[in-house]
Amino acid sequence: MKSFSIPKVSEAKPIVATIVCCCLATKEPSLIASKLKGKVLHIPVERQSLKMSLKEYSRKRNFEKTSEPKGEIGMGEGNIYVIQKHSAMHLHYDLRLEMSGVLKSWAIPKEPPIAFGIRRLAVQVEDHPIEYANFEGRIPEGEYGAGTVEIWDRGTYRLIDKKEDKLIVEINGGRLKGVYVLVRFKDQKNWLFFKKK
Ligand SMILES: [Mn+2]
Repeated sequence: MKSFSIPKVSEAKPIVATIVCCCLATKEPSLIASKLKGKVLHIPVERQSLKMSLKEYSRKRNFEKTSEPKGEIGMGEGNIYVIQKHSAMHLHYDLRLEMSGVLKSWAIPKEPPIAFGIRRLAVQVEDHPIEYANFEGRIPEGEYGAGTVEIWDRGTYRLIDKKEDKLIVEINGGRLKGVYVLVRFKDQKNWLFFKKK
């Protein structure tokens, strides 16, 4: 008959670390928190997840040269809505919605849909830090997104429905007001953005 040996504390440690790593890969802080039930673990795991989300944002930028925010604040359950007019090589509008401590972002190649009946392509780009909502200025030549950024519209939004491939939000901005839909094309970064009747 086989007997089981209870691991010593020193042997048990790597097992705990493995569980945490697996949870980090899910990028779902609330899920981790509910699974592990430990409030001690909750905060660091959530911060880690936030950093992973902004990794692409940081990788693309040289903060010695651009005045764009580094993304040191984060967190909070706000409901920021902002659209920045970005006069880069190709003029576009960056739609940003605060979700899970970052700004979910989409680049819209044409003027955003103010009225019902206009459909716009919205290409999802890397998450941006919360502070980016206030950013206006000039990104120097040779840097990522070189050109000028100005706030085109801002306000708040209310989440009505959120699915993997569809977002319904009520936008309360200066130019955009009402219920808006973002529908994702299958397996792509491309979404369709329009105002609901
Ligand atoms: Mn942009």
